[in-house]
Amino acid sequence: MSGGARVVALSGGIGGAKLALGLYRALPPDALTVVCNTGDDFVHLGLHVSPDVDTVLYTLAAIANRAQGWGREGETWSFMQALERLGGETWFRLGDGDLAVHVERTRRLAAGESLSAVTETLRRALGVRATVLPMCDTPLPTIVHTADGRLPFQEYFVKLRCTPAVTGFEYRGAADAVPAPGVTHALVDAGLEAVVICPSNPFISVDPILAVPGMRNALAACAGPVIAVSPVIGGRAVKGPTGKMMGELGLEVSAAAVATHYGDLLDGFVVDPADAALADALDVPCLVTPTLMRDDADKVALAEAVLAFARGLD
Ligand code: FO1
Repeated sequence: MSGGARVVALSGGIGGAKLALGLYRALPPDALTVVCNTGDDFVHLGLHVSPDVDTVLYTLAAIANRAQGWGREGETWSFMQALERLGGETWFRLGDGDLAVHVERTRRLAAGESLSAVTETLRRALGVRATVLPMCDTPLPTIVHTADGRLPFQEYFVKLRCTPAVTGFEYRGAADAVPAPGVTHALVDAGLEAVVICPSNPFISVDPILAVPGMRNALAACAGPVIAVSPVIGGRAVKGPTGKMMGELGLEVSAAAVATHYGDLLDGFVVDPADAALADALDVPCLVTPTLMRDDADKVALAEAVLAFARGLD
């Protein structure tokens, strides 16, 4: 992509952060804005935890625990061990370095700073040159509707390991939310070359971002094409509960069903060669390219392919 190109990525945690890293490496470092899902955010042990924001920050700062998908590499667990000895709540594991981030975020929020401002401080401290933004500054927690009742997201995801059958989702507080200031700024940019919807879970990572009033209109009106990368390859989700959820919601577990889910929002869709046959059947322009990101070279190769595809759609 030519110098001065600017790209916005919409991302959840693990899978999204992988492509965000590819884009960060493929573009000039200050050309990327990552808008992160905050539907996973919750207050735990009195601390404001922002999992997807932190996963993106740690990944771009090259300090993420890649095997685990969340938290930091080389983390120590003294706090968790001490808490366990006290009989405290240990179902959601906070490493010592990660804990410092939650303590500092909580302190700054309590002092009146916005989540965007706190995220900006963390970004600078971690030496990340891309812009990293929460989708909005007010709470917008995802509530998972299941056969066992309505569950706060982390209770469903971590405590119950996604076991209850999903019947729907609620993005609580969406009506009162507005996009974080930097989000609107990035999307109205006349030089915006693409919006990339990362291969994150459509229901619990991307839809919460799209639920922020004004987001869908901003995406429809933005200067660059909106391109989604499928999180489903060959009828299986790469990681996490996407496939299980699609099945429980009565959807086909396929890249095509993901494209249908995003509908008119898309100007382009990216599928793996395993789904080349599906690509022909879709009525949105498709790029067929390897989408499984095993290492950093895969991430950069996918990012470069998506950026070249975006250029061709202009
Ligand atoms: N995911 C888990 O499966 N178990 C955990 O104990 C856990 C702790 C945790 C701590 C900080 C953080 O930022 C993320 C953490 N996650 C954990 C991941 C979190 O549940 C994310 O919301 C999901 O990965 C979805 O993106």
